This record gives sequence, structure tokens and C-alpha cells, in this order.
Amino acid sequence: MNAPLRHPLVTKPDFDVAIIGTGFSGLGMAIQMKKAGLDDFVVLEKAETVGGTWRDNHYPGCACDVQSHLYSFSFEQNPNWSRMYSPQPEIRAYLEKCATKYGVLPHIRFGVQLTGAAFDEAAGLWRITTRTGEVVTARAVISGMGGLSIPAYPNIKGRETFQGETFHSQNWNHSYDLAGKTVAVIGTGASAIQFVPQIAPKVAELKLFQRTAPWVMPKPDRAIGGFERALNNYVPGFQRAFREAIYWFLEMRVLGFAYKPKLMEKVQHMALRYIGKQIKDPVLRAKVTPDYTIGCKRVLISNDYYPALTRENVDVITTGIREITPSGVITDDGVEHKVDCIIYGTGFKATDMLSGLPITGMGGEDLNSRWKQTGAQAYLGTAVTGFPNMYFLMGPNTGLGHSSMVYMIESQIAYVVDALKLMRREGYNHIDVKPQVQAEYNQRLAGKLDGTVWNNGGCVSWYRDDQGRNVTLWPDFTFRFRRQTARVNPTDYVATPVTVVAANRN
Ligand code: N01
Repeated sequence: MNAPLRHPLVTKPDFDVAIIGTGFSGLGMAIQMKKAGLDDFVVLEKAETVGGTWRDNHYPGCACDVQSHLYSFSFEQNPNWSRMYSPQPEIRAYLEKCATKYGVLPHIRFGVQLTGAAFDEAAGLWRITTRTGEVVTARAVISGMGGLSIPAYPNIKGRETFQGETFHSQNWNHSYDLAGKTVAVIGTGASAIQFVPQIAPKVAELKLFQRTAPWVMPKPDRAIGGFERALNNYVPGFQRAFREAIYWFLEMRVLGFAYKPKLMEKVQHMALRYIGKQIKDPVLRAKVTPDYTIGCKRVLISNDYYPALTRENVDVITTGIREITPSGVITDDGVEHKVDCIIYGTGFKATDMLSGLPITGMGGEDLNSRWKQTGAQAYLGTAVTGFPNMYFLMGPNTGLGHSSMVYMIESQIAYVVDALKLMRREGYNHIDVKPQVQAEYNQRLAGKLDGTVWNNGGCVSWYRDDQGRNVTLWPDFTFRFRRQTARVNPTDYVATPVTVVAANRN
């Protein structure tokens, strides 16, 4: 039973809490709210089903590149994963099952797309506007919109003039038959290296436009057999121990990325040997050998990417793209590559975290404008000064170059639940992180990031914004993030009691 608020609110919002999105963040948040007995919440979802990025990305070969046992909620282990690295349909089904099992579905309003959110200081609540013109009010807003949800298209001259079929990896057109077609793929990131091996055997010709070669390591993937699944199902602690082992193995990568660059030299040597083993043609090998320190961009894992590049019908083109024409792609050397289809594997607007969504806080300040100036900054990647009761799951500097995002998301969720409980316990209407606390935290982060491969590895990556500020990555062990987010320190926040808000209204 919830403790009642000590003071009745003058303006009762529609909901105590509004959660945005139904990926791992939004669903995980909703589940923990229910577990904590904080039942007065709504989940707003733009689509018609749950799943977030695992609903939206469904290109051929789409799978997770973090092991299934770790890429799942700690409280809901799935003993029946079919592979060490789950394919997208299984992760999506897992999230759907979680939503049903934990009774979250009745809280979700599907087909509701946000157009903005503004904090009403006098009423002490957030007004969320939606595409249909409806306004939803809530005391707290929790964004689970994800860091990689808005596709990025390259700014290439003539892109709109192309007359053939064209789509982004996130909006794969499955009804377009690629068989027998000449296809251009632009980009060689995590998405492209998964779908290129799938489509290469089908198409007549595949022209892969590579601007920067990725580092690719072998993927220790395998089917999980019946015996192992039985152990997961029936031997208490077996799967959890496996999960722990994976967790600590991945955590050790931080040593190389952030603390001991010498370690990475060994890993880089292994990766070079892998290229050598997979690609015999010296010209192709030179093309796909990266020219920056391993780890600077996300290290990719694949067993079928390099073999796909060695196919007769695949051409890796490293000359820059000058222009796109109605019939194809012209490279900087003036060669025109005529194609039937262009597929963009060009990633997401990762550093533009709000993607232009207007969010207005205290004193009418717009968060987009602030973050354009300062770079995306928050306290513990979660709370932003001047934007009380608003929390960002997967907010600034919570991304990982080495392990499972679900671990970070669960840490943030625990923190937000603690904040909501604190407000209830103390009779606060809203809390706002102190500017000094946020500034000092970000100074410490910047110091940590300074020495890492992500900032010093000699590459350009989506980890950093257009001014070179690393606004996406957590530069440390994830258990340290968990420790820092374990409890809300009330002295980090300025709290406004319900009575003050009530007085404002009178
Ligand atoms: O996107 P990316 P992604 N001309 O940004 C190239 C997650 N993810 O969708 O490197 C030519 O990595 C660009 O070139 P360059 C994961 O976190 C997870 O593949 O900038 N090329 C690059 O090659 C991942 O990191 C899973 O020089 C242009 C590519 O496009 C993130 O999503 C699976 C260009 C973009 O690569 C994004 O991956 C898949 C231009 N103008 C994705 N502009 C999991 O398994 C861009 N490029 C969990």
C-alpha cells in the first residue's frame, strides 16, 4: 500500500508519471514502477506494439552483438534463448512477453507520438503535447526514447534525386525483392555488417561504399542446445552464474579502452591476424584494414562479413561519394556506379539526443538550445538541472562501447524509482538537481574520457558530437555507475514541497 501524500495537490495531473517509449527502458521502468507499488502512470508509445529499437530494426541478419544471457532484464532471465547472440525476432518476442507477464500493457497508450513537453512551474507539473493535439499532464516524465532511434541520412548532393528503390537499415523494405538487382550499400557500421552477408548471395551485384573501415573480430556465436537450456531451466543459479561470467568478461574490456592502451595493442594484433586469415587478396585486405586504434569506434563482431566481401559479386568501394544521381552513385574519381537500389546503413542521430523535440523547463528554457551550446549533459546521465522531475533513461554519457546497455538502464531505473519514492516520502512535488552538482559530475566525466581510446583513438565516431564532445559514452566500469546510482542523495537536489506549489496556485 502506498503512503498517501502528506498534502493534497491543488492541480492533480492526469498521471503521477508519464513514461515515453516501450523498449528496454520504457518497459523496464514501467515494470519496476509496478513492483514498487507506484501504479499511477501512463506509458506513451508512438507505434502500435512494444519493443523499441527491437521492433523498429528488422533488417535481414539483425541480431544483438551482446550475449543473450546479459542482454536481458536481470529479473527476467530467459532460459530458452536459441543462440548465444539473439536474433532480433527473439528479443522482440522477449520484450512482448515481459510487457504481458508484468501487467504493463493496460498502462500503455499506443499510437501516441510526442510533439513536446513543458514544465508548468505554477502547477508543478509537466504538460506533454502529442501529434493529435491532446495534452497529457504528469508530475514526472521519464524518457525511454532511446539513444539510437532517429535514422541519420548522409548529406550527399543529389540524394533525393535517385529514382530507384531506397531505404535506411531501420526502415527495411521487405517487399522489395533484391534478387538479381544491383545494390549500393552506404556505410559499414554494426548494422551494415549484419545485413551485407545476408543480401550478398541474393543480389546480382553489391557495391559497398566504405568511408572508414571498421574493426571486426570473430563472433563466438553458437546455438544453445537442449541440454544447456535444460540446465538454464532446472539448475538453480546456472544461468545467473553464466550471466555473471559474461558480465565480468566484458567489463575487463574497459581496462583496455580506458586505462591500459597497451592491452589494446594485443587485441589489435589479433584483429589484424583475423583480417589476414579471412581475406587473402592483398588489395581487398588493405581496403578493409582500419587506420585508427581499435575500440575508437564500436568493435564489431562477425563471422560472415569478411567472407561476404570476398564474393565475386561484391565490390568494396573506398573512393568517396561525390554525388547521387537519378540512376546511381558518382564517386570522387568521376566513376558513375549505376544501381537499382541504395540502402543506407548510415546509423542514427546519436548525439542529437532529443532530435529537435521541444522540451521546456524552468524559466521557459529549451533543452535543445542548452544542449546545442553545452553538449548533452545530465547528472548521472539521468536528471538535468532546470528540468525538474524529468528523467532520461539512456541519457547523456550512459552508452557503452563494451557491454550490455540493459545493465545501465536497470541502474538508472532503480535511481528514478528511488527519486519517486523520496518525493512521496517527503511530500515533495518536484526535485531539481543542483547546477553545481551537475557541473562537477560532468567535469569528472570529461576528465575520465580524456584518456580513453574513444576520445584519443584517431577516429571520428558517433560517440562524439560535431564539436568533438563525447556526450554518449560512460567511460568507466559499469559497476561504478551502478554504485553511483544506487541511491538518490537528497542533498544533490533542490526540493519543492507540495505546499509551495499549492501556495503558488492560490
Ligand atoms: O551505424 P554506424 P549503425 N558517406 O553509425 C557510414 C547499434 N547497433 O546503424 O565510419 C559514407 O555505426 C559511416 O562511416 P564512418 C550500435 O551501438 C547495435 O551501423 O562515419 N559513409 C559508418 O560506416 C551501433 O554502433 C546492434 O566513416 C557514411 C556507417 O555509415 C549503432 O547501432 C546492431 C556517411 C554508420 O555506422 C549504429 O550502428 C546494429 C557518408 N556521408 C546497430 N555517413 C546490436 O547488435 C555515414 N556513413 C546491439
